[in-house]
Amino acid sequence: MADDYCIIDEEEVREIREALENQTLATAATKIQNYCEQLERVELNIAITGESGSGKSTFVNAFRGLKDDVEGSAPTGVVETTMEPTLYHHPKYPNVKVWDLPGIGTPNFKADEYLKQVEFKRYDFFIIIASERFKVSNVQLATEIQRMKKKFYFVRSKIDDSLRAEGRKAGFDKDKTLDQVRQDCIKGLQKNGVESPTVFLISSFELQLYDFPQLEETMERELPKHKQHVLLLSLPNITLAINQRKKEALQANIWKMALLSGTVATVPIPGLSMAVDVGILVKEITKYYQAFGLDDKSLQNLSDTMDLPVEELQAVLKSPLNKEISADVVMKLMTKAAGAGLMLLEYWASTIPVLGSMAAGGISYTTTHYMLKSCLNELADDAHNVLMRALQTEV
Ligand SMILES: Nc1nc2c(ncn2[C@@H]2O[C@H](COP(=O)(O)OP(=O)(O)OP(=O)(O)O)[C@@H](O)[C@H]2O)c(=O)[nH]1
Ligand SMILES: [Mg+2]
Repeated sequence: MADDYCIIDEEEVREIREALENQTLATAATKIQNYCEQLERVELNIAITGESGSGKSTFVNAFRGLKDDVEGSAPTGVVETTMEPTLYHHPKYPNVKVWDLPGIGTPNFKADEYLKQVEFKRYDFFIIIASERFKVSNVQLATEIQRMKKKFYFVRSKIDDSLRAEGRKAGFDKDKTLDQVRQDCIKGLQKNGVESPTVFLISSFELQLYDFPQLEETMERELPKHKQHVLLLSLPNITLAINQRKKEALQANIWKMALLSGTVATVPIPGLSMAVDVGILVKEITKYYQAFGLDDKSLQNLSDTMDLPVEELQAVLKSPLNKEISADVVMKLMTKAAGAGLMLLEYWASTIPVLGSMAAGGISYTTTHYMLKSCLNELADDAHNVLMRALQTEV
C-alpha cells in the first residue's frame, strides 16, 4: 500500500526545489501560506442573462446544485419583472456568486443601458441563455459585452423539451436533432453578425448531459489562473470528469500543505515520535470533503435533483471520514498509517535533501503528504461511487 502513495512526480519535486532555492524553509512556508490565504479570498462573479422565461433562474439553481423548490433557490416559472440583478451565493463557496439578471429583449432593448444598469464591471463573465434560436437582442448584448472587454457564452436551454417534442415524430434521431438545434442557433447568431459562434446545448434538469461539461471546461480554461481553482471546486459533482479534475487540482496542492506542516508550530502526537500539524490536516481534509459534496446537505441536494432516496447515496460511503473529520479521527488514522508513512522518510530524504536534513521537518512532511494523499484518494473514491449510484449505475 505504501507504494501507492510514495510516488511523487517530477513536477512536484521541481516545484519544491524551486520554492526552496535561495531561500529558507521558513520563507518558502510564508509564501505558501500567503498563497493559500489569497486563494480563499478569490471571488468569482458569474452573470446569467437572457430573455424572460428562457431558464435563467433554473440554470442558477442547477449550477449551485439545488433543485428549484428548495430553500435558498431562485424562484422559477413565475413571470418576474425584477429589474435588479439578484445575487445567489454558492452554498459551499460563498465567494462564488451567481447573479440572476433581469430578462432582456423588450422591444426597445438597449444593450448598453442594460449593462450599465446591471453593473457589468462586477462580473467575470456572462452566460447568455436562450430557449429558442438566438435573436437580435442576444447578439446586441453579446457585442456590447465584448466591447466592454468581458467574456460571454451562449447557452441554448431546455434541450430535454426539444428532444421530447421531436421524439414524437417517426424516424427520430437524437444526434441529428441536437445538431439541428445547434445549427439553428448558430445560424440565428451568424445572421445577426456573430462570426463563428459556439453554442452550448443544455438541460438544467439534467446538467450532466449534453454540453454542460464542455461549457464548464471552456469557462474554466478562459479564466485567469487564480480563478480556475475556485470555479472547479464549486462545480456541481455531476460528472466523473469533474470529480477527477477536482481530485487532480487538490492533489497538486498537497506538497504545499506538507511543507507548511513541517515548518509551522507542530504538536507531538501522543505515543508517536513525530510532530505534525494536525490542524492543517483537518482543514485540508475538510476541504476535500466539501469539494466532493459528501456532507449531508450536499448529498440531500444531489438526491433531490436526481430523484433518489438519500439513503441510497449514503449507503455507498466507505471512508470513516464521512462520519466526522476531527483531530481525534485524523490522529487515529495517522497512528494506523504511521508505519507506512515513516518508511517513506528515507526515500524523501534522498529526493529532497533539505527536508531530509531536518529530521522533524522531514517526518512531518512525509506523514502529512501521506495522510493527505490517502484521505484524498478515499474521499474521491466515495465521491465516485456516490455519483455512479446517483446516475443509476451499479457500483
Ligand atoms: N424542460 C425544461 N424546462 C426548463 C429548463 N429550464 C427552465 N425550464 C422551465 O422554464 C420555465 C422558466 O424558467 P425560469 O428559470 O423561471 O426562467 P427565467 O429566465 O428565470 O424567467 P424570468 O425570470 O421570468 O425572466 C420554468 O417553468 C422552468 O421550469 C430546462 O432546461 N428544461
Ligand atoms: Mg427568473
